[in-house]
Amino acid sequence: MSAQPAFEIALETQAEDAAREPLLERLARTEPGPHLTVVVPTRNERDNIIPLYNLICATLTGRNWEMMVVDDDSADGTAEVVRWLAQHDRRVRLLSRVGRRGLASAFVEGVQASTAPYVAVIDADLQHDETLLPRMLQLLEDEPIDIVVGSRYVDHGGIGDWDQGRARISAMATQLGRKLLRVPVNDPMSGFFMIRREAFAGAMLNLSSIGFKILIDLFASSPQPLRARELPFEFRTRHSGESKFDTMIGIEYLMLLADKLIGHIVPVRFLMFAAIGASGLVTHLAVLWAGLNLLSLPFAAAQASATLIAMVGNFALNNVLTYRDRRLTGWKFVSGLVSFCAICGIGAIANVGIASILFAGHALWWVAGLAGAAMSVVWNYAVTSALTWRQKGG
Ligand SMILES: Nc1nc2c(ncn2[C@@H]2O[C@H](COP(=O)(O)OP(=O)(O)OP(=O)(O)O)[C@@H](O)[C@H]2O)c(=O)[nH]1
Ligand SMILES: [Mg+2]
Repeated sequence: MSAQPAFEIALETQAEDAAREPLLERLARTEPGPHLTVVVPTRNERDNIIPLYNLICATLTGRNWEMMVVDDDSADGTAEVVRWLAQHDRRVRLLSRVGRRGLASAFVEGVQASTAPYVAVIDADLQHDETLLPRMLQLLEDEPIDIVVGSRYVDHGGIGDWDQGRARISAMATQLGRKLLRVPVNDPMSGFFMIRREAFAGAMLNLSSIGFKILIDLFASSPQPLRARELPFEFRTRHSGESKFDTMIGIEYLMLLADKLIGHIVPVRFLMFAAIGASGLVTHLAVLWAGLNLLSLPFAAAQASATLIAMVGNFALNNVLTYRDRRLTGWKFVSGLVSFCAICGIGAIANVGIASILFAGHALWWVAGLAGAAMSVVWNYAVTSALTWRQKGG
């Protein structure tokens, strides 16, 4: 996986150019760009930034590094602290994202915004052992490997003070990922690793970038098997701030695995959207039944209530599951709900129209019904994804 270094390519393209000598002279007087970029994804980590910066300075003394904080619109002033620090030390950089979420995509964008030949990712909350960074770099420089993983599941590594429940879930998820995607490391869920840029670039176009787990995504997306090494570390206790770990991360992980297994055939977001649509049908019938039998409502009123409740339920579920990385809150939730209902309303009219035309053309009743439903689910998915959960800046 070796490529010609970028600077040689740049100089070759200048070979016939009279400007080559002045360029070389000028470059000899400038400070070179970083050799290592340490990406730090953050969401509300204000009080961890300076301690992490101090630790990285201490451990990477003598190395040419930069710290790239990728902050997702933290409300606690994380970005201000990073900006302040960056004004004092140009090795600190900030990539400030709005309208996008997710640790995996934060890492990808951090790498894309940097130029160093080696890139690492580390949590902001000091749970990872930053003293491994120099060894990781040395290994990548000296040996024919693509990635060095900080591992909790090898000898001398550990998960620190996690309770039994979290430990068990993590162990299960690790095994599931390793078996399904055949990842050749013991800790494919680790959020602490360093990778060669060419290896990252090779995997990048196939990345799913869903949720929290980028490492397993990289292994499963690389066109050539990544040559990996693991270094043990003991997961520390969070230094300050709150954990973002929750049950949704588990669901996103399953979505990631599904995307890696079948995403090339059908987008996993679409499957999630369709499954939620199907669950909405069950909700609809349950509310209709309750309206008719328990509340003795007239049919039209019961049907209208069922439609409304199923639509709001579907919107809320899609907002937290299918589009968690773009989820709408506050007033945007309300306007998103209105646009979702309007789009699905048009989908329903088109559904009835198509089904009626097919039925009038002597299609079987269930074929006509299914065709109408399939058409509306594709319409609803495509249009709500483009309008209701529009990706900003994407
Ligand atoms: N940019 C960005 N960073 C995130 C996001 N979610 C989490 N992070 C960061 O990713 C790192 C890991 O998140 P944590 O909440 O510490 O997750 P964890 O280490 O699995 O959980 P704890 O052990 O409970 O801390 C931290 O630096 C977070 O600030 C996100 O949506 N966007
Ligand atoms: Mg943490």
